[in-house]
Amino acid sequence: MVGVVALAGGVGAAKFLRGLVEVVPPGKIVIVGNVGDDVELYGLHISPDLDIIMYTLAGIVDEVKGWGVAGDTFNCLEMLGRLGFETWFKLGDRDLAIHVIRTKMLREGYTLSQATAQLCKMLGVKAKLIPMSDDDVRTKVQAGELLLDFQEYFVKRGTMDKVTNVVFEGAEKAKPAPGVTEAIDEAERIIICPSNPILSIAPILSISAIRKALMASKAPVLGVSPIVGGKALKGPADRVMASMGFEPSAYGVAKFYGKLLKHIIIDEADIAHKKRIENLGIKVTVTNTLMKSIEDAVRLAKIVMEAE
Ligand code: FO1
Repeated sequence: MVGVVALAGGVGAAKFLRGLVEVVPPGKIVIVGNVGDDVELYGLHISPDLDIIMYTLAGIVDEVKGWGVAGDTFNCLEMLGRLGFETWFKLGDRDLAIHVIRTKMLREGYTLSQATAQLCKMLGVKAKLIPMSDDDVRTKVQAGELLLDFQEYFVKRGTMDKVTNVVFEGAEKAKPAPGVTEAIDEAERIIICPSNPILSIAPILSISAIRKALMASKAPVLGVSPIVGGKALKGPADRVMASMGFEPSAYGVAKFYGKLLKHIIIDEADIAHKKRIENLGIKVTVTNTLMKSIEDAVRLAKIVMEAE
């Protein structure tokens, strides 16, 4: 029986989910992860958002960066650099082990969702983590004349470009991974984690069968705003929203999700937006949404689980 379905991007989502697994039995949680950020480097398939969630729930994430494995070393990357390869994507030695095994499984015929389930099992992750699709969907960022792969925009160029459009290549033909729409249909509650709406959640929503299942679901859809006081907690969400014509605020987040959302949890710093959001027909809970510790994440997860 599925209790909760969580739509998730990377670091913000993972922090929230670390709290959620303390509030809801992990076996009742299905996490639908963004794979629009996936990238192939040195012949290896890398799924950064799935890995961030896996490492966080396995208790091995680098808590300072929010991604990668704690205490990792970079000997392999250093050698790759010496061999003349680009090394802008900072893959640690332990992190690389995951990409080697994922790629091996994919080559042997596993789907990405099967490989992810295996990796979760190996790492002791109890919640069910499913990539949004087993088909290739790739987020491309348009910045004026430039069309950049997501990680090129995000890591290589350090989000310096002004984003004018975002496309999800392959989304039209992509099917949800097995279990995604079934979990949405059965869910008692659906949570949109505090992730970048345009770069992390929109790729999931770009798969029409997922969007349809969410719209048809009887379960309430609740969101947590990743924008606090007009600023993204991490990453470029505020700038991307502004350059794409959305108000970079908790109100802008609520407006972006629109009819999909029944209830949004916003920060105390954004109390001035409460009425404006309610006028959109969306319920609002105002609380401290900052997650500086596991206790903060647990407290926030409880509030999301109690919101009507
Ligand atoms: N983010 C960075 O800002 N710089 C990196 O070099 C980097 C490497 C990296 C390696 C493995 C991994 O799983 C994630 C990594 N990330 C890195 C994070 C990642 O690119 C983004 O946070 C997500 O794609 C956006 O959610």
